[in-house]
Amino acid sequence: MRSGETHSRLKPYHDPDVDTVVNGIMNGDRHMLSRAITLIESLKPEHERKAHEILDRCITKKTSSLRIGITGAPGAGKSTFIEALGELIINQGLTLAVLAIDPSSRQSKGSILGDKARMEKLAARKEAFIRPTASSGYLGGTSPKTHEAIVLCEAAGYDVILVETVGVGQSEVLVDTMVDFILLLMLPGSGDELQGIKRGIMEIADAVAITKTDGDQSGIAAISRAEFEAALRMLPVKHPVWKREVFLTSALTGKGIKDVWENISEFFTAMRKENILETRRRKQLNSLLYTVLEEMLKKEFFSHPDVIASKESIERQVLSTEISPFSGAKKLIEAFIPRR
Ligand SMILES: Nc1nc2c(ncn2[C@@H]2O[C@H](COP(=O)(O)OP(=O)(O)OP(=O)(O)O)[C@@H](O)[C@H]2O)c(=O)[nH]1
Ligand SMILES: [Mg+2]
Repeated sequence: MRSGETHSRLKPYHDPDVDTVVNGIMNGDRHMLSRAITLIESLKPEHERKAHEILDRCITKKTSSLRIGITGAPGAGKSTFIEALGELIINQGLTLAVLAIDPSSRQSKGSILGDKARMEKLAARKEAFIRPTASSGYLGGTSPKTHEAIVLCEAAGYDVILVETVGVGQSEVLVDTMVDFILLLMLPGSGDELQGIKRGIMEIADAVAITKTDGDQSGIAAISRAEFEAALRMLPVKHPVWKREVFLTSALTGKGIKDVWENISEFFTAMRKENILETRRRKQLNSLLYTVLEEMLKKEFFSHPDVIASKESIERQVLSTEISPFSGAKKLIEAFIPRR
């Protein structure tokens, strides 16, 4: 047994108090930031209470961060792209937090490590904070907790926050309630899939980057670009002052990465000029209030003893068509909130 192990086993484990965590975060202590994110991810009620106290203090800090969502199908090249873009961002003198939501972590615990390894260069930089997060059952992994993690990263002073999510429909709609700009990554030759792609994903994209255009497929890439440009033109405008562009990129050769960053920077300049960013963030907070409220209500509802007690019998009555699902649901609500 090594002496360090003996020491850590004997030493009583104390959770730092809220003041210590908040001060740590505000002073840019990555360890405290990491611990706070662990607290918000925890399902234990005492952790939740503490996390909310920390959040209430952190959210008051005024920051001017850029929140960017990077979304795309599994394997589209999101993590590798973030590694390349992240380096460029840091080299411009900015600090960067990456919240990489790992959808596959439910199946294999190894994939989180995989993601971190993919962002190895970035992880080694002191200007970058990389936090892989388990998806905890949410589609694509984005949950209201992602927004809480964003708030903590902002309080820690990061200039740019990148959120990696897998494009599977519903999760984007949620990520759109927490970031300012969404970059959709698509593989070359995936234009055929445009029919099958949920409109939602394209609709919320502020720019599209076709990835991995470094091999022998410049022809395919050019066709894809034209297809995506056409598809974007068919969609309703997201911001009246913004025209969505399609970029050909490669994280391996660095092709197009700078163009994408310039595009993102132009977006923020345009949004700030029109004062759109502030209004949008207020709307996002409002929508999150109700997302979180729904979640809390659901949790309260399903853990209510009277609901638990009557659930089985009501389910049985519904399944045997003794009562309709509508009256069944109503009965359950009445178990939760008895009529006065
Ligand atoms: N040739 C080439 N390969 C790339 C490029 N970017 C990523 N890849 C490869 O594509 C594979 C998937 O890349 P990731 O960055 O892990 O993709 P991802 O979208 O983050 O994947 P998930 O998080 O699993 O959804 C890896 O084997 C990468 O090496 C690129 O620009 N060019
Ligand atoms: Mg990834």
